[in-house]
Amino acid sequence: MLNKKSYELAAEVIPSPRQLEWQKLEMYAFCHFGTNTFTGREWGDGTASPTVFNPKKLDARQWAKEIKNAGMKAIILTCKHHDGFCLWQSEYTDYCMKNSPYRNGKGDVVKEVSDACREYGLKFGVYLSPWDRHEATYGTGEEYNTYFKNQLTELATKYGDIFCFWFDGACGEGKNGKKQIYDWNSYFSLIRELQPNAVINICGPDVRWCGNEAGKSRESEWSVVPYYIGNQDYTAEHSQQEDNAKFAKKVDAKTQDLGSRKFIEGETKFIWYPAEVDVSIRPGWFYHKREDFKVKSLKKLMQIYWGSVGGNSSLLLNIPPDKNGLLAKADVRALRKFGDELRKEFPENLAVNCNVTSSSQLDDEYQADNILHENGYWQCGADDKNPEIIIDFNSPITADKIVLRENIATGQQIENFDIYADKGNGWQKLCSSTIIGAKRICRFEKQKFNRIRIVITSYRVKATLNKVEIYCKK
Ligand code: FUL
Repeated sequence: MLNKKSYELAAEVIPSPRQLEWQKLEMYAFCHFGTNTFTGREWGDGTASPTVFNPKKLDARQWAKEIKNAGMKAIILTCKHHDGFCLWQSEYTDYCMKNSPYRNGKGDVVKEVSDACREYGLKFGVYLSPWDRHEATYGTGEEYNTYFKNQLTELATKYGDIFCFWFDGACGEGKNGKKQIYDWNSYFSLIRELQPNAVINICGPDVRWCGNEAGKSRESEWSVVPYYIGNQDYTAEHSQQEDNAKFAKKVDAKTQDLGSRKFIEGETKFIWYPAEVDVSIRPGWFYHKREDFKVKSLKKLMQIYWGSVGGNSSLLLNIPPDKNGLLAKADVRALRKFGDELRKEFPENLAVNCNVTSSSQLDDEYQADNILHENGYWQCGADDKNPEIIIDFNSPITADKIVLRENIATGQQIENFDIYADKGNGWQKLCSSTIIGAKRICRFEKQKFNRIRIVITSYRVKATLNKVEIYCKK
């Protein structure tokens, strides 16, 4: 044990079953909705009257329909943002739907959204801001922790299965403001008890914030990182401290790499802590009419998609409903284009009916053609330093991208790989890349070839591939 190198220890770390399930979602929506939608703010200070919240045409089914059509698998709703206003009938505060004119004080937006998700086959997630600018007990320690847990209990018990609890690290109290000591561990154990399959994101142990709100991803996004990176206070310290538009664009160069062999050298304790890229389709997180002309272009959305989903991160894309309680026209237009484009980029998988061979395999159970289907996976032989796989299509195919997945259930291991294509006159390099993890999408110029060869030039302890798919844009 003592003799193991850091990267060997890191190679032993595997995801929990709930993390593995979450990993399959790949892309899901954020809906920032609350008093800020009506007051034009990004950070409400908790003084807005509950009467401002009145989305007269609210139709959560419209959100679910458009979000699903864009290829997303879930919605996370800001059940309570920093202003403290609760989008459900909370027993523990009056600053909630009870005092909104919406449905004469009887409304429950959390219920409407979670029901719509279920109807459309989407999962539902809860954003509950730990920082609360309205609640009088905020800053008292235990009393607020109890308040927060009471709210968590309401949300975790009244709305069916919740796939994710999203805890924001932001706090704008400043030096002389209130200081709440969050009892994170008690929040987590409550969630584990009430919703054992839910992941806890950002200020939580299961899913890591990518570190910016600009949609930027790391080239090599490792899911195994040193243990200290999972500390909630560390995340909060690196989160937004002031309501500052510049923050969204901030990408901290010091954290460009959190998991490479070089970065983790000397570390002995690691966690499985995969990344999530959270970004808004608009400049702000909440809907503001003035930003209707600033909805992200298809090009930008695709760029974010390739970097995140195509680079071992999940993508959490915010589409904020407007004052009517509907996704705005400009956003719907952008979402539809995005969904259409994804369908064009990924028509049918061309890696079927082909012959797959490998330089080695651990044993018969781990043979190379396991990469063509969902069952099983390929693992190279124990002494194979540069394992490779050759896929022979029998007759030439035309393609422009290859999708690779490691078998992350047994860890993240691949550090570098090259892909070559044979057009009938020998191997020519198509592309090179670093990590794979849950998913790596390699794109190249559209071309015709008979065979491809994937060479893993560096890996940690065991190299695996779970699935390889090949596509050509329509
Ligand atoms: C940040 C918050 O301050 C923003 O308002 C937004 O909710 C974003 C997702 O997280 O930390």
